[in-house]
Amino acid sequence: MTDQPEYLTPADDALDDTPPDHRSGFVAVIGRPNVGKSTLINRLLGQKIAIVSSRPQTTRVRQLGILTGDNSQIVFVDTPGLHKPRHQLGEFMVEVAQQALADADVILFVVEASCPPGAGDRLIAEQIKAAAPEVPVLLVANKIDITPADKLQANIDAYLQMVQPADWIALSALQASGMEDLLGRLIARLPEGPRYYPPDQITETYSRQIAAELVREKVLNNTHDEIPHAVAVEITEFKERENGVTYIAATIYVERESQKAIIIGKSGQMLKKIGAQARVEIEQMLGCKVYLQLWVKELPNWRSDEAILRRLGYRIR
Ligand SMILES: Nc1nc2c(ncn2[C@@H]2O[C@H](COP(=O)(O)OP(=O)(O)OP(=O)(O)O)[C@@H](O)[C@H]2O)c(=O)[nH]1
Ligand SMILES: [Mg+2]
Repeated sequence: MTDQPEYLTPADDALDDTPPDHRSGFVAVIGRPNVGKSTLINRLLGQKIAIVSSRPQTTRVRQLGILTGDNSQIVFVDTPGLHKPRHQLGEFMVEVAQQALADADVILFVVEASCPPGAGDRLIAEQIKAAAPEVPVLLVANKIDITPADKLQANIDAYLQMVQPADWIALSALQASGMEDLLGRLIARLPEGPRYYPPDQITETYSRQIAAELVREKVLNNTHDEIPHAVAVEITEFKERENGVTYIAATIYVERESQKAIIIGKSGQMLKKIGAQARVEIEQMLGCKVYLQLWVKELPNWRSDEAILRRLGYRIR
């Protein structure tokens, strides 16, 4: 996590000291919403770079997770779950995932081992075949911790038949099982190539943006029904003060007055809770004390307003 713009491009010195048989590449992490893509990337990195929730369509923008080993650099590309879009935000999200497919050296197709393939999985399998027919696919059957033992093999067989991947693995991202095995299989499929990023860099997302995402995660975790999808968060101030405290002001946008009331809660209790939970994680990320001030504003129909989407960072090309 960094605020150094020069990190956005491969560093020349990082390219120089890589051994000749070094492997590297971009790994698109693709799958239906809620299958555990972001959880998997956080576990592989051993650090939280992507927010996670039990609601589908949590991830909205492309996010890199960079894992540098002695002889390899894997650039994981977390993507929004592929789904049928119902507004411009959804269209943007699907476009992000499709672009990642097109740019991938390896595709990690994440599915839920606990259920057999559904229409959504089939659609993704077809999209992969159409968009990236030459790219090796590694099937990840996730959530084996909640898969009944007598269903596991049959479900995996059905996925294998549907995807016909180059390789596959069953694991639990939540319990961090199978991580070493997965990394070994992935590295074996990566092409030889240099480091794209300095070895100590783990993402290219600015701390400011991750702070906004952490606020959004706490809103998702504390609310129900339509609210999670109707929420966007914008950081309006992010300043380090002389006393070592970082001052952050964020606005939580919702689409309706009634949603605003829910997020603020009785006597402001809900907003307080969201703020307290987000602050703890932002402090962990930044390694300093944070003063977090939250505002809630109504922004009707923002998910279908191109100008607002752009302002919030959901940039449609
Ligand atoms: N039981 C179990 N739950 C998991 C596992 N991996 C992820 N989850 C849960 O599944 C839910 C969705 O996880 P995410 O990582 O947000 O899923 P995602 O695929 O990134 O979802 P989108 O961003 O919406 O596409 C969360 O509640 C996770 O805790 C797993 O291995 N086992
Ligand atoms: Mg996600």
